Amino acid sequence: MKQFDSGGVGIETMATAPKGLTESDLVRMYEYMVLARSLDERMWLLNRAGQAPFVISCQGHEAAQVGAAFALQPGKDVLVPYYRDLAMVLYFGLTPRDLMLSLLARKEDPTSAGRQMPGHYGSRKHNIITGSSPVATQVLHATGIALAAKYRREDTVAWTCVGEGGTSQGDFHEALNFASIHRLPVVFFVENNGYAISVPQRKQMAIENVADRAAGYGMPGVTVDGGDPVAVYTVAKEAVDRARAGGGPTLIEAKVQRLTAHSSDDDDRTYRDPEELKAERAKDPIVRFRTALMEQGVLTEEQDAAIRARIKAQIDDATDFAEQAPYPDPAELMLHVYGS
Ligand SMILES: Cc1ncc(C[n+]2csc(CCOP(=O)(O)OP(=O)(O)O)c2C)c(N)n1
Repeated sequence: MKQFDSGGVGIETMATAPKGLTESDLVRMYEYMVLARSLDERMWLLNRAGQAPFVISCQGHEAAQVGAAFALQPGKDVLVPYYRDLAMVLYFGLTPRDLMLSLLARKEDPTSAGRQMPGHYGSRKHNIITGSSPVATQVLHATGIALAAKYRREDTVAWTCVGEGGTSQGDFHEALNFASIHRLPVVFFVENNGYAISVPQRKQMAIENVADRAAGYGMPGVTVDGGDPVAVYTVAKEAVDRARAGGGPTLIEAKVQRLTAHSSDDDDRTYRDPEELKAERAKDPIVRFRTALMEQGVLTEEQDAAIRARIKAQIDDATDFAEQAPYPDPAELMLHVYGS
């Protein structure tokens, strides 16, 4: 297993940013991170105001998701996300309006016309596969999609995300084992925030790094600092290039922060030491990236203010748009709903 850690709190890898990432890409990365964070914060406000039923957050995962997303090709690659992947689905093409419609369960919600829980992202148009609520089921879906791509000789990579808790499910083992045997074009991306709801990692597994398991499946495994979007991009690009070239799957583990409770229905004060959370907040990936971009002269205060103003206007617009949008017609309740 390879360790790819930028170390420390600064973004150390930017000076050696891989070819293919320009300064304007770095600013775009930052913009997606701020967009995801701001949208997420607005969703919590709506939840606490009694307007949104449920929020499950990306806060602390933004750098990992944006770094990964930049290594993929929306429109060609297939994203099989989990519920924290707000930044990834934005990059793949869902808009703040789409996501607000989904949060508030409106008729025009493109993910499920108001039928799925918030966070169950899906879009046929953007190659985003919706998932089920049992964790890690999506890992098998991604493997199946990669198998189909290989059969059809399509130049597609399937990218799937899962939390470290989800890796304890049997589905995870089956998916990785099968994908490696058949050298499928799939990347398994574990966003390790140290908790599965209230269960800390030490009670989920007896190893320090999820990526240590890769050797058991016969595939490369990498642990990366998920607070550094450039470090994540670097390992993600390598994995995607290998998958596209017929080299088979990769297991990537990004160590990230969970800066909120598990969901809007959880109270993390009952199981989390406030000091630990304070230390996590000191590593907030958006603050880190902003500082690094400024130190390296890639971003100015004025540019940052303009980005934030633009994003605020976009989120205000999305909120107003969704609040005014109609609900689905109750007479159509059972349309497109399947059960067994
Ligand atoms: C099979 C299954 N077991 C339990 C749950 C309840 N559950 C929902 S999210 C979650 C925690 C998952 O933790 P992790 O995979 O680490 O992701 P994180 O939420 O920390 O990003 C659990 C146990 C579930 N949805 N599915």
